[in-house]
Amino acid sequence: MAKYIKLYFFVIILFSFHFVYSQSIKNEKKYFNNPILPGFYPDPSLCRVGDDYYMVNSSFEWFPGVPIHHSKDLVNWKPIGYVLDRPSQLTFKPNMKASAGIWAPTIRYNNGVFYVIVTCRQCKNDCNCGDNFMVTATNPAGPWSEPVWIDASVGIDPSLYFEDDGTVWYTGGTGGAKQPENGGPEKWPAEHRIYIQQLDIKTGKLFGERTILTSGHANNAKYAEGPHIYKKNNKYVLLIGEGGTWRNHAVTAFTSNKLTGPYIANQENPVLTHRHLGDKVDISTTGHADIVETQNGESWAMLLGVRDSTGYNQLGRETFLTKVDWQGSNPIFNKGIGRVLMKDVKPKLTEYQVSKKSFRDEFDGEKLDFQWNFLRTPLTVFHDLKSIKGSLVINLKPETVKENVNPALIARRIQHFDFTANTKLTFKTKHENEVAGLVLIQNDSSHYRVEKNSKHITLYKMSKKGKEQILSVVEFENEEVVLSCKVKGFNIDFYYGTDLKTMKPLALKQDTKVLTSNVAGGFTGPYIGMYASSNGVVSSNKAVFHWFEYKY
Ligand code: 6LW
Repeated sequence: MAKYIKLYFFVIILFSFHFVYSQSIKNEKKYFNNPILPGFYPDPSLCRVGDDYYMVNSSFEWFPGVPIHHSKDLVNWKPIGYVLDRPSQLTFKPNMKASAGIWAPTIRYNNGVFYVIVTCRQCKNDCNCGDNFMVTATNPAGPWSEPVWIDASVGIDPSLYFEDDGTVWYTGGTGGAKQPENGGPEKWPAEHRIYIQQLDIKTGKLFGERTILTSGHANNAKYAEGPHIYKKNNKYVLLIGEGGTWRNHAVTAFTSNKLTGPYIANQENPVLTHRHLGDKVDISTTGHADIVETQNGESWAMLLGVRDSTGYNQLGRETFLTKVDWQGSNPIFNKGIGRVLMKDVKPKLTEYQVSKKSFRDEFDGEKLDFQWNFLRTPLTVFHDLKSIKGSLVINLKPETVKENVNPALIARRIQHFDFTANTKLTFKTKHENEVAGLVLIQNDSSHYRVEKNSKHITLYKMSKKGKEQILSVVEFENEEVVLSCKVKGFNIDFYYGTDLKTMKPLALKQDTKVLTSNVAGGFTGPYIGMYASSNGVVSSNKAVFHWFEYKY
């Protein structure tokens, strides 16, 4: 009898396991997790061509500019390159401030051609960019064309609308530009305006009348920006961001019978916001949305948001996905729920397989992996993957990450609250000014640097609010070194050693808040990467990085 009871329980346990397992598979099939692109991926814009989706994001002072991703299910996205990947398209020179540069691209497809239109902001003298420009490609993975400057545009956040009659229309935000043709003086602080004007798509010239469409739905709305126009049920729908990009951010909608207006603010406005949820919520800052219609007739919005439950913006403005239902020409964001969720029901699209494994780079490719970025444009190449097979060689530059320059830094986005990063390098030097190591950075005045020189490994902290601090110095003359940091929430532990098995603490229980935009300011997000500098002195020395891993 006892034997049968045992068998009975065994079968029940087996069935329960099977049930839990198949349930979790079902859930995985049914639901997706937000953010869709974790880490610094603000201002998303996307378009569909057949069954393929393409999405772009802002990149500010990081180079190459405008990362572009591909998907077939709107949930899983694969990086396919950068829209602005060569200096002829984008030259950021020294002095260009952090958070200037590439703001708010829009991607659209028309008649076999992809268009990305974007702002180059606040760096006229320190960049080769004017305000707004456009590039085109027939393959979204590139090559993209040289820039076509939008003549006579002002402000930020350009978007394109291709009308059925073949005309092309530019919409943008005045971004505070106060010329009379933009509607005269502001009627209240930060009363920015959305305008439309016809565009010669070949020459980039705006022509015809410039029409102001709105300053936002509220009569004291700040920072009307990020416009996109759609046609839905025979009406034109203008979607904009207002309230400013942080916790007061909102998406508002306006409807018109004519493309150039007048646009009437929808009664449902704001059609999406988390501003009323208060601070320290799972997702805040939701706004800057772009809507795409799937081949199956569903509509989905990509927008930016911040995972804010600690009250700090630890990972930058990230890309979120939420469903849109149309009631007539009113977009209803996440119908019946009214907010963006961390986990939600997937679009009705066939799953697109994208590897999401932890990232280890052995530097054995021909080119740098898409994840790696430079601060500003590397006008002279300072790295190579060929001279030592399976290694990334970084030439020391006199510049440092403490300045607004192009330092010898190759870095990737920090995309997780908890992660470990390790790298192994060989660095031969007799000089104390020559350093190589690991950097965690939000910007020139907010970062950690682990630097090895001829005698020591030193941990520096740079904080906007204070001066540079030395947090730890250890003697270390070995030419080979493994540097490591382990981040858990706000806690960061730094280690060093000759191999991963015998690592020693360099400094424990440090604070990552310096890497948040609450402390550092700005619009970007945190990065981690490999660095070499000769601190103001010209040097022909090199640092050899053998591998880099980022585990989460
Ligand atoms: C962008 C504006 C915004 O141009 O922030 O959140 C600015 N939205 O639309 C920089 O990302």
